[in-house]
Amino acid sequence: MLQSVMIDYARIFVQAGKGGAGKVGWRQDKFVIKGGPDGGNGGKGGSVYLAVDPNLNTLKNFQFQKKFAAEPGQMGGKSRRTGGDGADLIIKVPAGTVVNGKIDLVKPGERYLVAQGGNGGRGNWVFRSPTNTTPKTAEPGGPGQSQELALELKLLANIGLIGLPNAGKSTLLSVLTHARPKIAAYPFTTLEPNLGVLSLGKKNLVLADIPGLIEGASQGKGLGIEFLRHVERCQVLVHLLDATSKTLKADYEQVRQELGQYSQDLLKKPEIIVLNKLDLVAKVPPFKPKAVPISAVAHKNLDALKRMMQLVLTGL
Ligand SMILES: Nc1nc2c(ncn2[C@@H]2O[C@H](COP(=O)(O)OP(=O)(O)OP(=O)(O)O)[C@@H](O)[C@H]2O)c(=O)[nH]1
Ligand SMILES: [Mg+2]
Repeated sequence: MLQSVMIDYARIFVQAGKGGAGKVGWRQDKFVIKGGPDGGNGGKGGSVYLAVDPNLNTLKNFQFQKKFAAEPGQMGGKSRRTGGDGADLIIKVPAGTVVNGKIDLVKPGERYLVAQGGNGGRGNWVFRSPTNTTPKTAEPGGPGQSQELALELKLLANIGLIGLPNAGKSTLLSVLTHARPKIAAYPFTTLEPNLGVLSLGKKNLVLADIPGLIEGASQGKGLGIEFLRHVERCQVLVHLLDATSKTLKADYEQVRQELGQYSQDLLKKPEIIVLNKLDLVAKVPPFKPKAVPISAVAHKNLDALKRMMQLVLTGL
């Protein structure tokens, strides 16, 4: 099932493997009582990486495991053999995970080094010299790096549903996808973005139901600007208007204005305007730019909306 709350945080601790120690060893064979130095180098310690797994959509697992350690390198062997390297540890995270507020992991398979394994120590064979043919020294393995990581999952959606509170965004998400967001006849029912997946043709589109935008949102009013950040990450915006409103144009402009005050780039995103609650009006109110009239509750004209979504997305 999809997670409904999509802002997720986790703090984890990652520890790379220590390098293997170099070996102090001596050549031994039938004819030599005590041969020259032949201790090998230690192996490298395993490193820790984060990698995007497209099948994940939450950081929940990190509630149960917070410490991650890669394997240490093995000690150097006899006959100058280098010890085995410690295995790397790859921690899987969902796409859209932001690491320490900076690195944004998006692409599946993308890897990010978070702790470098220690180098192997050199064995005594390396330390032989004309003045010291029997060095009894070898190095210890280098330490593996470690650090604490703040992970934050930010919404990644193809389509963001925006509009004033009560426009029917959560209702539309629930009829287009399997998501079951909270729906109610009062504003600000949705406090955090909900996600749902809509299969269109061969594509799976991720839809985000974004909390209602009100006047002043870009200044932190209502639910503040937190959710405007999520809007930034959507490819296409579906702007829902309540067709029963007597102030359609003003409703529309108000939301656009809030978007623009947060970032002008948001206004450049492709937008599909939707007139919802068609079942409650005798006729479709006129609106420009062109809008798709629907009723989310009565499942009216949803196919036209889906076609429009597909069209806009393929045009990108
Ligand atoms: N008659 C009718 N009612 C609708 C329709 N779509 C939504 N509603 C109702 O409008 C109210 C608000 O719907 P929500 O889906 O919670 O609205 P929202 O835009 O998510 O609201 P916030 O989360 O508060 O921003 C609920 O009572 C819904 O049942 C529709 O097509 N027709
Ligand atoms: Mg809602």
